[in-house]
Amino acid sequence: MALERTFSIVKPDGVTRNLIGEVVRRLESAGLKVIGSRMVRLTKAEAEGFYAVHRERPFFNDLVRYMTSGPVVLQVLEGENAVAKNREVMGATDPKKAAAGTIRADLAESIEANTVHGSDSVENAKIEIAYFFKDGQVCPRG
Ligand code: FUP
Repeated sequence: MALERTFSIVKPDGVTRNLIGEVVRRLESAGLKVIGSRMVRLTKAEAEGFYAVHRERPFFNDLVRYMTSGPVVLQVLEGENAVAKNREVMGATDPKKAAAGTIRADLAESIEANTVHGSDSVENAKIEIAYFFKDGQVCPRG
């Protein structure tokens, strides 16, 4: 087992429907600790940069529009196997395909408005955390 960090977003649909607490409750119940958290409304440039890997995909413009449509909660999570654990609690990208009991199966509205983001690897988690958080904005619990 490895102590890892991962990056999480409560997306605009989650914030709008007052599901911040429900999302965090599920993450904490799985053993993940919130060690960084802030609420922002992403700029177009921030959303485009964050999802740059998807730039050529047909859904890119809609995705950027959606991610900038309202406030989001950016979080750094820490725990044993945090990357995989967060993905497990989140469920598959498309809520119709997500396993029962996952955040996306239970709460997501669509493949776009799918309530949460979670890094897909330790390497990408490092990049995503650094994209949004300075060192002093993360508080390891020890
Ligand atoms: P995930 O890692 O599960 O968040 O999924 P991806 O990195 O594949 O996709 C990132 C985001 O793009 C998804 F959360 C939602 C959006 N997306 C769509 O809007 N349509 C698609 O067909 C695929 C992804």
